[in-house]
Amino acid sequence: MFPMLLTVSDPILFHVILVAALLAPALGDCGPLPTLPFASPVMQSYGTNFKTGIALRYNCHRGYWRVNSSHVICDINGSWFYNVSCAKRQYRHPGELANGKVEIITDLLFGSTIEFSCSKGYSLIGSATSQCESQGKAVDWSYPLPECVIVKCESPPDISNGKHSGGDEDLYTYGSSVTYICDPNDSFIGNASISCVVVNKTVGVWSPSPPTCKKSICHHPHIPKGTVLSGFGLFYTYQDTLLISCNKGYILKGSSMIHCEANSKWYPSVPTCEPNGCHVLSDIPHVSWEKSLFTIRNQEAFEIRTQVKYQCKPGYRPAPNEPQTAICQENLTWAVSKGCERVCCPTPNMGKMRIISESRDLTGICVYSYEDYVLYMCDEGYYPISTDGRSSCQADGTWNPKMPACESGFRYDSIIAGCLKPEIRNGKLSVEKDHYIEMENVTIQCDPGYEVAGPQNITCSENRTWYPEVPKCEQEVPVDCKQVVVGTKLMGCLPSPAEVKITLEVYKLTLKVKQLEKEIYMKTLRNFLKKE
Ligand SMILES: *[C@@H]1O[C@H](CO)[C@@H](O)[C@H](O)[C@H]1NC(C)=O
Ligand SMILES: *[C@@H]1O[C@H](CO)[C@@H](O)[C@H](O)[C@H]1NC(C)=O
Ligand SMILES: *[C@@H]1O[C@H](CO)[C@@H](O)[C@H](O)[C@H]1NC(C)=O
Ligand SMILES: *[C@@H]1O[C@H](CO)[C@@H](O)[C@H](O)[C@H]1NC(C)=O
Ligand SMILES: *[C@@H]1O[C@H](CO)[C@@H](O)[C@H](O)[C@H]1NC(C)=O
Ligand SMILES: *[C@@H]1O[C@H](CO)[C@@H](O)[C@H](O)[C@H]1NC(C)=O
Ligand SMILES: *[C@@H]1O[C@H](CO)[C@@H](O)[C@H](O)[C@H]1NC(C)=O
Ligand SMILES: *[C@@H]1O[C@H](CO)[C@@H](O)[C@H](O)[C@H]1NC(C)=O
Ligand SMILES: *[C@@H]1O[C@H](CO)[C@@H](O)[C@H](O)[C@H]1NC(C)=O
Ligand SMILES: CC(=O)N[C@H]1CO[C@H](CO)[C@@H](O)[C@@H]1O
Repeated sequence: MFPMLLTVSDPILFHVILVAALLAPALGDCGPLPTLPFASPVMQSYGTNFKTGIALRYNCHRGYWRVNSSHVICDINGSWFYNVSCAKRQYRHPGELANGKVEIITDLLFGSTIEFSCSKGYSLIGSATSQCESQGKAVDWSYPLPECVIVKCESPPDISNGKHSGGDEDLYTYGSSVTYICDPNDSFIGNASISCVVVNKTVGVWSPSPPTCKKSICHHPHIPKGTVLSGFGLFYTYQDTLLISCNKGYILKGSSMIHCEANSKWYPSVPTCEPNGCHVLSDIPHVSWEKSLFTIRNQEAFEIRTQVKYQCKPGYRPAPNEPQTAICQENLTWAVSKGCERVCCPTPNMGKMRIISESRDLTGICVYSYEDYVLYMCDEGYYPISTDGRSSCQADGTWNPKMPACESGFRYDSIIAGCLKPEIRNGKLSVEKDHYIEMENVTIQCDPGYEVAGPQNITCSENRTWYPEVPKCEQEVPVDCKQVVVGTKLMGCLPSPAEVKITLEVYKLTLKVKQLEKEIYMKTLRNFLKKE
C-alpha cells in the first residue's frame, strides 16, 4: 500500500564525486570503498586496496530509488569516481482528515513527519503525528490517519428556581446551547443561554456558568418632590429601570436613571430632589396672597427670580414706595418688601354727639381702624344720619356713614320710607348711595378673593329692610386650607382649634353688643317719636 513509488517531484540527488580527497596510498590503486548515506555496495567487501578500473555496483537504501548510475569506479589517479544517485522515495498523501487537517511539515519523502490536527470542537483519537518509515522490506506511515470526534458536554447543570430548555442529551455536543428560564417572580442574574465549548482541546464544558434565578425585588422608591417618569408599580424586579425627575423648583442630585440590582437595591442609589427655588410663601405681615398661588404651593416651589405680587389685607394699605412683591433670591430666600400698614379712620369730631359705645384699634397704631365702630347719640336738635346711630370704620379709612354723623333737623324720609345703604365688607354695590327708595334693587359684588354668602340681589322692602337679608362677602377658602402651615396665618385660615374657639367667643360677644345697641337706639327713637 504505502511504499508506492511516486514520481520524482523535486529530484534530490545525492551526487557525490570524490576526487583527490581519497588519495590512494599508491598511484593507480584505490582505498576502501566509499560510504554513502543513501546507498551501499551490493557485495560487501572489506578490502582496502582496489585496482584502477574496477567498478563496483551500489544499491540504493530502502526509501530511496535509483535515478542514475549505480557504479563506483576506481580511476587512474587512484580515486573512487562515481555518480551513484539515489532519490528519496515520495509517499502518497495519507488522505483528508474529516473535521481536521493533515499538516505536511516539510514534504512527503522518506523519513519525514506529518501532523494531524482536528477542527475546533473535535478531539483527536489516535496519534497526532505519523512518520514515513521502513517496516521490513516495505515502507509505510508509522500511524494510520486518526479520527476527529466531536466533543460532548455533560447535561447542562440544574439550577434552583429555574430550568433549562435542553431535553435530548445527544444534542449536547460542541456548539450547542441551552436557554434557562426562571420561575415566575424570579429574576435572571447572568446570561440566559450557555453553550458547550471545548477547553484543553478535548474537554467539553458549558460556558458561561449558568444563570442564577433569584428573587430580587426593589420597592417603588420614595422621592420627596420627585416623580417617577417611567415604570409604574409597587415593586420591580431585577434590572427594571426607572427614570426620575424632580418637581419644578427642585434639582436632581444623583442619577436620573436607576435600575433594580440583584441584591434588591436600586443602583445607582435613589436620587434626591434638592430645593432649587423658594418653597413656602413668605410670611409678610398683613399680606394676602392670590388664591392661584396656593394651588401650586404643595407640589412646587417658586423658581429663582420668580416675583409674586401680594395684596394687603382689608384695613391695610401698601407701605409707601414699596413694590408689593416678593422675589425668590439665589439663596432660596424671599426678598420681601415691608408689607402693609394699618389704615386708620380719623378720630370723629365730638361736637354735637357723644359716644355710647365703641370699639377701638387694639394694636395701638390707630385710635380706630378697620371694623371698629362707634355707637353714638346726637345732641338736642341733631339727628343721626343713620337709623341705628352707628358708624363703622371702613377698609379705606373712612367712616360709614360719614362723620360727623349728626345733622340738624329730622330726616323724616330716612325713617318713613326707603332703606339705608347696606353695609357690605369686602364688596361693592351696583348703586352706591346713602339712601335707597322702596322697591329699589341692588346687586352685591364682592372684592376679588371673596364670594357672596347669601342672595346676590336684594330689594328695599316697604318695611325699610332689605329683602332677602343683606348678604356677606366671605373669603374664598382654598380647598387645602387644612394643610396651611401653622404660623403662616395665610388667607385667614384658622390654624388651631384654640383660635377657632376664641373667634367664636368674640363673634358671640359682637352679637350681644349689637343686640344691646339696637335696644338702646330703639328706646331713644321711641322717646323721640313720643316727643314729636
Ligand atoms: C547521471 O549522472 C550524470 C553525470 O553526473 C548526469 O550528467 C546525468 O544527468 C545523470 N542522469 C540522471 C537521469 O540523472
Ligand atoms: C588524473 O590526474 C591528472 C593530474 O593530476 C589529471 O590531469 C587527470 O585529469 C586525472 N584523471 C582523472 C580521470 O581524474
Ligand atoms: C408572584 O408574585 C405575585 C405578587 O407578589 C404573587 O401574587 C404571585 O403569587 C407570585 N407567583 C409565584 C408563582 O410565586
Ligand atoms: C452574555 O451574553 C452576551 C451576548 O450573548 C455576551 O456579550 C456577554 O459577554 C455574556 N456575558 C457573560 C457574563 O458571559
Ligand atoms: C485544562 O488544563 C489545565 C492545565 O493543564 C488544567 O488546570 C485544567 O483543569 C484543565 N481544564 C479542564 C476542564 O480539564
Ligand atoms: C440671601 O441673599 C440676600 C441677598 O443676596 C441676603 O440679603 C440674605 O441675607 C441672604 N439670606 C441668607 C439666609 O443667606
Ligand atoms: C326689583 O326686582 C324685582 C324682582 O326681581 C322686580 O319685580 C322689581 O320691579 C325691581 N325693581 C325695580 C325698581 O327695578
Ligand atoms: C341680580 O340682578 C342682575 C341684574 O338685575 C341679574 O343680571 C342677575 O342675574 C341677578 N342675580 C341673581 C343671582 O339673581
Ligand atoms: C319686611 O318685609 C319682608 C317682605 O316684604 C318680610 O319678609 C319681612 O318679614 C318684613 N320684616 C319685618 C321686620 O316686618
Ligand atoms: C564517469 C561515468 O562513469 N559516468 C557514467 C555515469 O552514469 C551514466 C549512466 O549510467 C553513464 O552513462 C556514465 O558513463
